[in-house]
Amino acid sequence: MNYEQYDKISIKNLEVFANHGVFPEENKLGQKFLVTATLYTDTRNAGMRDDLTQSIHYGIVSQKITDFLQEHTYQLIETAAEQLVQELLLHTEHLQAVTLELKKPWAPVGLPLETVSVTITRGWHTAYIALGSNMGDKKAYLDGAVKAISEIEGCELLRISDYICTAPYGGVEQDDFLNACLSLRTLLTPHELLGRLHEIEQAAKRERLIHWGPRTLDLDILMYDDLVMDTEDLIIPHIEMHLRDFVLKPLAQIAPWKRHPLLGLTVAQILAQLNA
Ligand code: PH2
Ligand code: MG
Ligand code: MG
Repeated sequence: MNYEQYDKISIKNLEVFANHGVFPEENKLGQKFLVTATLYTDTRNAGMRDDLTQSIHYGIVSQKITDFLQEHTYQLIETAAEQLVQELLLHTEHLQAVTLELKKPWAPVGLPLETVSVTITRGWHTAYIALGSNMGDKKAYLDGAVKAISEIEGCELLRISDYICTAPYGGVEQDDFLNACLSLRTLLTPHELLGRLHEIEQAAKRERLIHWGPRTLDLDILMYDDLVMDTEDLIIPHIEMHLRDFVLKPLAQIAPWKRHPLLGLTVAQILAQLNA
């Protein structure tokens, strides 16, 4: 994800005395850490109205960084950075992404280096998910899935379509489906999100018997930002989404303007072409 479209608020070399380290002496004695953070946000409204509530208070963020690093002890600066950034993204309004460098100027390696550090960039992503069920209490399976997805840590539901009844697509003789789409804001990577969706499918007693056969619950990632990715177990955008009425119809309710990153057409345009 390219966050350069955003404005930046920066905190440079905030000093924090804390106890992270692989060596027991580091955990016991503590040492100096330096934190440099770039906060990606949109400062336009704050700048036009001279209104801090429309922006991010860098004093409060500096305090949060200090408190978090002092209240936790991790072995790795990778972990300290990852957990700290997650905490900031979850609990700071208007914050879209963060680049954080965590430096250890006194790293006990016995050599004359200036500092060691890690730098990570993390932020919110937008994902679109298709839901389907054609066994048992279909509405209850979809309701349960929506609730479970909204409760995943680092996921926030944005919009959800109507549940629509659709004829089975793909040649297998089976009951009608109830289908829906939702959008969410997530801190998870595509594979992490896929893993959580699989857990939710498993909890709904989904059994993978017949390919494309009847299922209590099917949860598919359709799109993730404008990402294009092909791996053995995950293809984004969903490889058949542009051919499926039962995906495009509910998706067009919540994101008709969303452009398919490979086809270059909006969801509304793809649906209109499919129906033509
Ligand atoms: N899912 C399939 C195969 N066919 N047909 C409808 N109407 N709805 C679905 O969700 C669906 C399908 C494989 O995931
Ligand atoms: Mg599917
Ligand atoms: Mg699936």
